[in-house]
Amino acid sequence: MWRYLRAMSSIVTLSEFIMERQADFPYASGDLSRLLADIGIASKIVNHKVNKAGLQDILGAMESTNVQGETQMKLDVFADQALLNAVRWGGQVCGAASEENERYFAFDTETCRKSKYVILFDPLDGSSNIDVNVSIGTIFSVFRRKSSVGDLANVNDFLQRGAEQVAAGYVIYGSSTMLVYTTGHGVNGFTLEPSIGEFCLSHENMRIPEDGKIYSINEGNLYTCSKGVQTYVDWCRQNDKKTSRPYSARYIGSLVADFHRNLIKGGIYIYPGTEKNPEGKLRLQYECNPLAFIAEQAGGLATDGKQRIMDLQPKELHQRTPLFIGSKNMVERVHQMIAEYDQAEIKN
Ligand code: AHM
Ligand code: MG
Repeated sequence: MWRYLRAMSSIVTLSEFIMERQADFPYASGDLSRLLADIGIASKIVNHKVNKAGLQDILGAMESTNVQGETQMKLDVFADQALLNAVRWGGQVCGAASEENERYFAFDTETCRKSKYVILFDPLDGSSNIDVNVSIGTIFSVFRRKSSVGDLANVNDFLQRGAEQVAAGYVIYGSSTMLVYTTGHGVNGFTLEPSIGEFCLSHENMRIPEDGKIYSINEGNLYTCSKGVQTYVDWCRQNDKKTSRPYSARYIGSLVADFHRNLIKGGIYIYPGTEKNPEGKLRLQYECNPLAFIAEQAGGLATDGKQRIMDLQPKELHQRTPLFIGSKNMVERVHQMIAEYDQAEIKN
C-alpha cells in the first residue's frame, strides 16, 4: 500500500519510511517500527505544546525540582508525561527511564511485559531556553532488554553500554521541527510539515563533514577546564589561513540544537569536565549515548576525551560524562591535545 501511496507523491512520511526500512529485515516483528512511530506521535504532541508555550500560561518553572535538584519547567513535566504515556500505552517497551525521574519505570501490563525493548530519554533538553524562545529538543535511546521477556524490567536493562543501542534519535523544536534517528543503518532526518501534521523525509542518509569550522563550548568555563581542552580551544581561535582558522564559535546552550547544526555543517561540540562539574554536565544514557550513536552512524565521533562514549559502562542511571562529539578530524585533534597536555600535567 505504502509503495502505491509513495508512487502517487514525492513525499515520504516517517511512517512510510519506517515501514519501508522494516521490509529490509524480513524477520523483524515490527515492534521497533511501532515504537519509533509512537515516539513520532509523542513528539508531535510535545511540539504542539512547545509552539504554544507563550500563549498558554505554560512558561516558567514549577514548584518541584527533579532528581538532580534542578528546577523543572512546566513543559519538561508535560513532555515527560507525553513520552511516558506514548510508550506505556503503545506497549512496545517493558520499561522507560527519563532524565526527569529518579527511578526507572517497569510497566506492569501483559503487553509491556512481553515486549523486547526499553527506552531512555531526555524529554526536553535545553529547557532553560524555553522562556527565551530558543530551540530545544527531545533525545531518546532504545535497547533490547536484558531481563527475560515476560518479567518486569530491571535496572540492568537500563545500564547497558551505548554500543548495545538498537535505535536512537532526537527531535529538535526549532524554526521547523525535525526528527532525526538511526537504527544502526545510517541517519535520516524528517521535517514536520504542519499542514498535513506528518514528519516527511527531508535529510536522507545524513553525513557529518570530516572537518568543520565551528567549535561549540561554554567558553565561560574555559579556565576551569583541563589544559588539553584550553589548548584545543586556543588552537581553534588561532589565525591560520591554510587550515581555515580561526574557527567560528557557536554555542546555543541547547545540546540538540548545537549538535544538529554541527551535524549538518561540520563542527565539534564540547562539554568537558570543569572545576564545578568534574564529570561534565551531560548525562551518559539520556543525552550522550543517543547522540554518539547518531554521530558515529553519520561518520563522526563521540568520546569522553579518552574513550569512545558508546564503550562506557554505565554504573548508575543518572551518570554524567564529559562529551566531545562531532566531525571526526576535530574530535581526533582534541583527543591528541588532551593526551599530550593533560598527561604532561599529571606527570608534573
Ligand atoms: P538540561 O538537560 O538540564 O536541559 O541540560 C543540558 C543542557 C544542554 O542542552 C546544553 O548543551 C547544556 O545543558 C548547557 O549547559 P551550560 O549552560 O552549562 O553551558
Ligand atoms: Mg538534557
